[in-house]
Amino acid sequence: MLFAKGFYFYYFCSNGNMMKKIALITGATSGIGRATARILAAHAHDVIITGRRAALLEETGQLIREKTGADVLPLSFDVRDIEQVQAHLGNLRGKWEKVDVLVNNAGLASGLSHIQDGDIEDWEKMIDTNIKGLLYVTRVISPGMVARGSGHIVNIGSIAGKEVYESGNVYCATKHAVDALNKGMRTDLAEHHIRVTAINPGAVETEFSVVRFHGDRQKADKVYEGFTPLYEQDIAEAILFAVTRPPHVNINDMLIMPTAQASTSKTVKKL
Ligand code: NDP
Ligand code: 8X3
Repeated sequence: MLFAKGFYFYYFCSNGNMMKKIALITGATSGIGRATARILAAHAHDVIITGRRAALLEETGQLIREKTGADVLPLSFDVRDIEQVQAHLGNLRGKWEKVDVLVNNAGLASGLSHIQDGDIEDWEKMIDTNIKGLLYVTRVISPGMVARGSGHIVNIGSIAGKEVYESGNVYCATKHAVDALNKGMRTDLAEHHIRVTAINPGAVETEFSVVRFHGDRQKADKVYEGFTPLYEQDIAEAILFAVTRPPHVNINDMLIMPTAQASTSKTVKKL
């Protein structure tokens, strides 16, 4: 009977148009966020996508519509600015108002240097985006989930939230904060039947390193030289898995590494 119930729910939640959900994915102009928006749109979700690069966001939205037939609402704003977050996400109307799945993905590393040489602007950018931005979006979206007694928040952490590596100091601290917030959110929201999941990737080849090295593509390419990293689709598939479990199942935490990366300090040669 239990199996039958689980199967019934899985079937209706993961298959086709039976129960379309609304997913909000922050940072969907590239990398993990863009792949996640695409895969959720292809699996019974209409999607709200966000990012600062407005033209790229519109283009991404159009592509997702064409490829999946899903409805897409692109909203361009900076997650570091609480007024922009409230203006865009605090005034959702119609079906968009009921966000079922929030993927807190927008984030970045800026710089890589020993603590004594750290650039204050880089530090503020990472803290404001990875911690405060994630909190602002969650603060605006979670009351609706509480009122409805359902919802799923997926926080994109990192191996950098589990380990600390040389020169990664502040980025690692922000992802350790995401790890703590993930647990805190789950604790506070459990009584409202809201699921909270952390997805923690190792090295994924996206725009991440280009951003970390302030646009220096040569330096960025070197990060992925000599081993096979993860690709954005690998993480998107894990997110899809987490959000399509039956409602009595919560994936608390996934740590997903390239096979060639045993830890932040040990990467082996190309498979
Ligand atoms: P990308 O640089 O490819 O994507 C980052 C996304 O975040 C972009 O869409 C960017 O959009 C958005 N973003 C950044 N800052 C802001 C902001 N202030 N306001 C709104 N949107 C913002 O990197 P990834 O896809 O790799 O990164 C996604 C997440 O995954 C991040 O949280 C990152 O820390 C995490 N991660 C990445 C790993 C990797 O190796 N790549 C490994 C582990 C975790 P726009 O520039 O248009 O604003
Ligand atoms: C990104 C992975 O190892 O560069 O979060 O910090 S790492």
